[in-house]
Amino acid sequence: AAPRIAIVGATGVVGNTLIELIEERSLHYREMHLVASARSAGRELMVDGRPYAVQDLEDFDFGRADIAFFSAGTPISAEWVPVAAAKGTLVIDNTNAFRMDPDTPLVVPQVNAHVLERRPESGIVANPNCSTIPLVRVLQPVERRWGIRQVVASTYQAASGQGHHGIEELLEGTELALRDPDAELPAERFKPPLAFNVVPSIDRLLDTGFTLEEQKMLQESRKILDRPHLDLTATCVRVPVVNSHSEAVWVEAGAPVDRDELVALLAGLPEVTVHDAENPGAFPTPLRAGHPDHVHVGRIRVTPDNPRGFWLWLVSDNLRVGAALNAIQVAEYVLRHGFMAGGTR
Ligand code: 11C
Repeated sequence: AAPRIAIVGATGVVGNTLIELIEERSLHYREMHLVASARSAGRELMVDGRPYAVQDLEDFDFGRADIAFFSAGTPISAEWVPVAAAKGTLVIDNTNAFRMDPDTPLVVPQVNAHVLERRPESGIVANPNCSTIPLVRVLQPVERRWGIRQVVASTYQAASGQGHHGIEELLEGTELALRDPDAELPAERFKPPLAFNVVPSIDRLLDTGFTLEEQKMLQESRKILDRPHLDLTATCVRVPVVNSHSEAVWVEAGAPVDRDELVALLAGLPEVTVHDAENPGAFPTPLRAGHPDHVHVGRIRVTPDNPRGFWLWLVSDNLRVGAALNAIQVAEYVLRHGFMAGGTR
């Protein structure tokens, strides 16, 4: 039977994208519940041409959902995901709350869907961070072919990573700064202000001197790739781009890499577009990368002095590839091939 679906955080930017993707991909469901905080309850949203009133999370009975997507932030997930899981609902959680929990698989379907054969102990499948997903999708085939000694990544992350408010703050700040370069710019989501700036600080600072965003890239990549000692380090930077994260990635492989073979390997991956395969001058940018559901790759360069090393430039839609699409693909997988195939309850 088609599942009963709940989307917690339905009014947020990832919630909106989940609805778009459910419509575009014709995901079958027999009931749809849109859920959010009391502030958004009562609002009406359309799904597949039908209006749904947003329900208050405090009053929602998770016994009415077979699958619940959560994207309302880590504190909401920490409190409410266990409530949903206790009702037997499969939770696909888009926050940082349970990613490193040993009883919760952390899944990128193109990389480690096999972990979805069995129902997780916790009843939760965690969706990785938006900068981890494109990275592990290109690292896994490299690891299999040549092995990986080290990865160094620098990210260029868009304002939409901080939701509707992040986008609004960037646009408002940009308008104000254009009118008056000395104007005081809003700095609630991004400090210092993001307009005409780049800010090397995403999520909170840890005692190690790294940010939580940088730590997520390391720990999540290790878990998804099942390489607990993978040597990976990152600098995460916010840039004044509305949507789509980019990454400059340096990889030192375990053996010399042939560029043509690397290009062919990456170009053969599902939902990956290599821009400089035939045209060495071509590269993706966040403004116009191309197919919104693909990881876009360009600037593929093997370092002449160390042929084990190479650079990649990655661009992907952080709301789709890096969040909602990954969650939907997890649901599609468990319903078609995984532990929910052949019936939900
Ligand atoms: C950002 N990556 O770009 C963050 C948003 O751990 O799921 C997602 C945070 C997370 O701001």
